[in-house]
Amino acid sequence: MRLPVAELHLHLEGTLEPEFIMDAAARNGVVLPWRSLEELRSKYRFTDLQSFLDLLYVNLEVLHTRDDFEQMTRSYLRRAAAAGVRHAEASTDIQAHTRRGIPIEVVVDGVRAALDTSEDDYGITTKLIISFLRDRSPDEAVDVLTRLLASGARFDGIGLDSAEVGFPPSLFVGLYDLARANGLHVVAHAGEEGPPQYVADSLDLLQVERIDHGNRSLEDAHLVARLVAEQIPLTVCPLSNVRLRVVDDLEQHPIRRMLAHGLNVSVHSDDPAYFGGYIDDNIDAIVDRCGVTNDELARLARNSIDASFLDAEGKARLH
Ligand code: ES4
Ligand code: ZN
Repeated sequence: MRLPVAELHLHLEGTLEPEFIMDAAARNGVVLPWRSLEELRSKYRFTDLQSFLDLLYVNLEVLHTRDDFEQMTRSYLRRAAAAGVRHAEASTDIQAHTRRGIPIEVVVDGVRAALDTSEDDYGITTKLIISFLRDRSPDEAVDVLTRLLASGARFDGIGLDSAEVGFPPSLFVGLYDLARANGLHVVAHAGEEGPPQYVADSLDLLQVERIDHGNRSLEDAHLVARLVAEQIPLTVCPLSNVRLRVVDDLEQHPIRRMLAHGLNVSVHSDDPAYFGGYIDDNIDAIVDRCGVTNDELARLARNSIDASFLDAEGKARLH
């Protein structure tokens, strides 16, 4: 039996499996740089975050219709239910679609169609996070958020992802002010490849409620003490960390050290189709390779639920 968990760090575009990509390309008349499933499969070897993003952004160009976005989201939810996920706060990189001419409504309506029936269809409650690309202009991000707010689209929060180093949180103060002024939840990737200062600045300048990844916080004892004292949730993704070389190998992953420090960590899957697995695969991997104990697993599961944006009643239902 799997413990009930909340998935809090999941990029919907990172759930596109190679078969889906090849099928959607054929359906939509998109010419990809690879000719076969085998050739595509051979590309999933990464040296760093950017080498992965380069593949992610090419592959997501197969998404064209509202139905494509709905099917992407449904396929994810079906797989997540099998992994023990009872609540999912999924994100979409909306600018990766708007920048190539896909209307906001096509993305949001398609994703929402699957999320809105998720509790009935898959037993998973959901929230939607719109993630902004930090390697594109802050003005564009503010423009997209402004249009999203005006459209009446239902979403619960914003995030910040893509290439981290050189794109500090300070660039996005206006975006986060706008989001918080509109009652949205706020999270941001920080400390994956970027320095501990980006984690501190995400808290101080963007006032985020959770940090996605946060691994490099461990380099700064003062920051660790603060994260422990404030119990800031860190959504950690072990298989992602290995595939993007944030850690050398799974045996070296700091998840147990993070727990021992008293950090509020939980385990998530990031881009499961790219990194070798969903939340259950991440959990099995840290049990097998890091020696995570049953007590630690229970703590990680509980943390995932408590770090969610569910209300107290929703959390109690999952504990
Ligand atoms: C991402 Cl692992 C990761 N880091 C930053 N941005 C991303 N977008 C999708 N996956
Ligand atoms: Zn991520």
